[in-house]
Amino acid sequence: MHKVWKLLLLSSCLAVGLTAGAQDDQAPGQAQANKGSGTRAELAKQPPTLQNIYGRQHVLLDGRWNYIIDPYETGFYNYRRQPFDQSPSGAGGFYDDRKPKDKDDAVEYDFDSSPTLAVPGDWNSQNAKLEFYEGTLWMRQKFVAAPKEGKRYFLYFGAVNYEAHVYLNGKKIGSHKGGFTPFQFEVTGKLLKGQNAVVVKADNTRHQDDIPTVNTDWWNYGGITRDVLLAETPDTYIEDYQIQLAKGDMGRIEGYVQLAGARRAQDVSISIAELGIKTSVRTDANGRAAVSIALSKNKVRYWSPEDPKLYTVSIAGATDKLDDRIGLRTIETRGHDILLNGKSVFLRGISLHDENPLIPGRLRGEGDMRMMLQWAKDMDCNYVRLAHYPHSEEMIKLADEMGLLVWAEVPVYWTISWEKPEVYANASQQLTDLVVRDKNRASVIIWSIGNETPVSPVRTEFMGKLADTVRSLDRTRLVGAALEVHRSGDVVTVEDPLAEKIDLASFNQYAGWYWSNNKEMLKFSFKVNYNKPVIVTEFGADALGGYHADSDTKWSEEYQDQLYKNTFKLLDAIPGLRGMTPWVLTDFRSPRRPHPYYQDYWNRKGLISETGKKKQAFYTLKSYYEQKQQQYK
Ligand code: GCB
Repeated sequence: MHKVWKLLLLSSCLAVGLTAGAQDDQAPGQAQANKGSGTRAELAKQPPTLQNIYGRQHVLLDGRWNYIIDPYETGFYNYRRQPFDQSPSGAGGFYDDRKPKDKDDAVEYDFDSSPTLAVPGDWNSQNAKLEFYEGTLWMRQKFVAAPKEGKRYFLYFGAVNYEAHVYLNGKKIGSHKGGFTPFQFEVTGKLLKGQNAVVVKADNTRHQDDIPTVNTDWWNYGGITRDVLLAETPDTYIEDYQIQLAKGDMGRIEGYVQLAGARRAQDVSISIAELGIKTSVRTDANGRAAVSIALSKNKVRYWSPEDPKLYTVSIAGATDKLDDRIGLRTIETRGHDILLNGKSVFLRGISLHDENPLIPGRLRGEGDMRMMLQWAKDMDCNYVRLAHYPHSEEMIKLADEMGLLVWAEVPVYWTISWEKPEVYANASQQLTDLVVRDKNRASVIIWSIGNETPVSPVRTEFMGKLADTVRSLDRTRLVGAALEVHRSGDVVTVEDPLAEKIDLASFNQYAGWYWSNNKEMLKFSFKVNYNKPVIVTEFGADALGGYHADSDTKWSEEYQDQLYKNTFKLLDAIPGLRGMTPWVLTDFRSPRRPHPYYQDYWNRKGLISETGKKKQAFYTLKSYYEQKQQQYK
């Protein structure tokens, strides 16, 4: 029987040039567009993710999802390790959500009696058995829908780490790789009136050729870590838009509107009632129109950390309308200066992971996010580095609202497979998805293309292409990367061909921790040979909260505190220093950190401990930032 099955599979692939599973990946809208063609690449196409998903008509499919742990992927592959969803029937996997037909039918899984996990949420923090788990988990949610004629429906995932295969009512609707960026599938015509079930196979196995690669310094939290939404749009809908100040021009909004659907040519109005603005544009046959709006500068309250003013921007066409809350600001560099709305700023920052140390686990929603950003504000920060991968859309919106500038990053971290085109394609896709999602957020001022990537010709070519990609997507923001330093005697230099390609001389350095110590570190001096703003993207020391000793004893709060004081002396001597994001706001979990007493699988460089207690260095950084704030008034 298995042989026959295999033959059938082969012949169906040959006959139509694609598998049953791949066909199921297709969106109905796309099916029409591609009628008669049918190459795998075309069929894999999905409409771009909806801009401003939270501003749409939607239901959240969050809540309790039943789950099945499947380390051998029994629910995905048959015993010959062929995927069930690629078989001619497409059936046989756990996504069938099958029940025994009668008493002589044995089914070896059962969602209904399986335990549940909260979504959004990583699985590691919700069940002790899953703390270190890396592999496949099946998750199922049931929901009731009432699809309407003439409407389109999209199943949208904020993030699933790392690879997701998604099935609706037993049929595959698509798959996605990448743990921190959103993706969606159009499900128009696939939703049932009444009860529906969505099943996700989430797999957080690490691979050398993925982004990130196998080697990182953070917890590999698996699962559906961000919201799941079912969004409804009109037949022709606003797919995307960009509404931001033009580069370096405080007197003009520049952007575009993009419609999708059958009635692509329409009059679309863009209004900002509070500023008395109402403009109309006509979209072309591709649904696109450029937007350019003149502003009277003395009327506008420009967005800044001191005054994070957001305007309600309404976009309305004949078939769809949408509101967004948008801040207006410019960001540029001139020599060593970073100019926010034309005025030099010092970036008083802190780095942070997408992790709540008190759980510990991924940030689950607004409460967790507000806690993290408020801690940064309590330290007089005006800036955060959201390391080392895209944080959630909600987090960026909160930064907009709370008045924090943002460095947003993709997980091109340490040493990845630079020479492989598919690895580049993955990195470039994640960067694109990040820019597409957050391009209307005033808080985001820097797109970071990676962290501590070792200098070599292949790497510099790879990173250079990423810099070009991000500039082609968004000219209005700065491009950064956390570079490495090189030491020769007492001189620490920043010399990297990638620095030529980005807007900042931005680098990590660990004087006093990974090299040297508190007693000796003041002998070092920094040489930064670029006429660009100098941003120190990391420095720090581990301190176990509550462990007190003298300032020469590593792991103590006193050591960390002294290292911060020493570091301020070293960094203040660098001409062109315009900001920093010490490592890191809170202790965070990392499998690389096994010391049983000091670490216990935590990176202890936090200024706030795993219990939420502020360490001494928190107050030291705060008073340093208070001085900087006075200097840059
Ligand atoms: C670094 C990395 C960061 C690590 C940190 C550390 O340079 O960029 O991800 O967690 O050092 O603590 O070693």
